[in-house]
Amino acid sequence: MPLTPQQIRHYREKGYVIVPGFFADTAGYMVEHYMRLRAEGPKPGDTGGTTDHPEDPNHKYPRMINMHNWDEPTKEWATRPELMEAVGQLIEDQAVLIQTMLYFKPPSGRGQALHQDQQYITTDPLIGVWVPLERSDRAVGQMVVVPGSHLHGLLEVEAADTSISFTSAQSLIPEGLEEMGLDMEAGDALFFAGKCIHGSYTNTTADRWRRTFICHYIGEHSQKFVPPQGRHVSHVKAVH
Ligand SMILES: O=C(O)CCC(=O)C(=O)O
Repeated sequence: MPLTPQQIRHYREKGYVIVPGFFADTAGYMVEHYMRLRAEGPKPGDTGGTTDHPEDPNHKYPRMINMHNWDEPTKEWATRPELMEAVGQLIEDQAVLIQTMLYFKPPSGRGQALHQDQQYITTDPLIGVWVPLERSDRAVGQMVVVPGSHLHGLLEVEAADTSISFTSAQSLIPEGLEEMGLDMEAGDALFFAGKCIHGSYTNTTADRWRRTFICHYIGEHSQKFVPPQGRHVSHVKAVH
């Protein structure tokens, strides 16, 4: 089994767990692979985020989505048996891949405002796997989580500051909880629950990228749900 009882306990209590080195063998090659795909030109579903900040380099290197539908290596990486098994351990069900993404985040690229993924993907349970392909620390706009937030249900959303976020909605952080930045190395894997608040800030460096491979999974028995008013991204007035 890829995950230890301690790692599973951490995930249940905090809403996330980091497993070091999960993709250490392929992270370098994945950077080359996705830069090659990006250089080929637009792909279905590309997004550079809200268009009110055209200077954001995320527009030049937009986030790719669902590459597993048209790129065989992505499908293989996202369905590695040990990855599917680890997700299955955490959701106690057979893992089903539903989404892949590649976030390039070049120097000065905006981050993604703190949110719960179930603001977007209304299926429960849901789990995200976030794999930095190079060192991810505060300077490059590392992943930020709010430990314990997954125990507070689906939270209210409000407009985000699009000068630092390429998305326009964010979650209200429950009182008493605090955000925490996660230092991670290339190829580490962060597993996080669909209700764990997370996101990132701007890449403040002039010369470092923060490329990240992101997958989302549900379980074979996961169920669709209807979010209450005020708790879905569409309930916040769109910013263009
Ligand atoms: O990579 C980031 O900065 C945030 C990604 C994220 O929030 C997500 O994949 O849901």
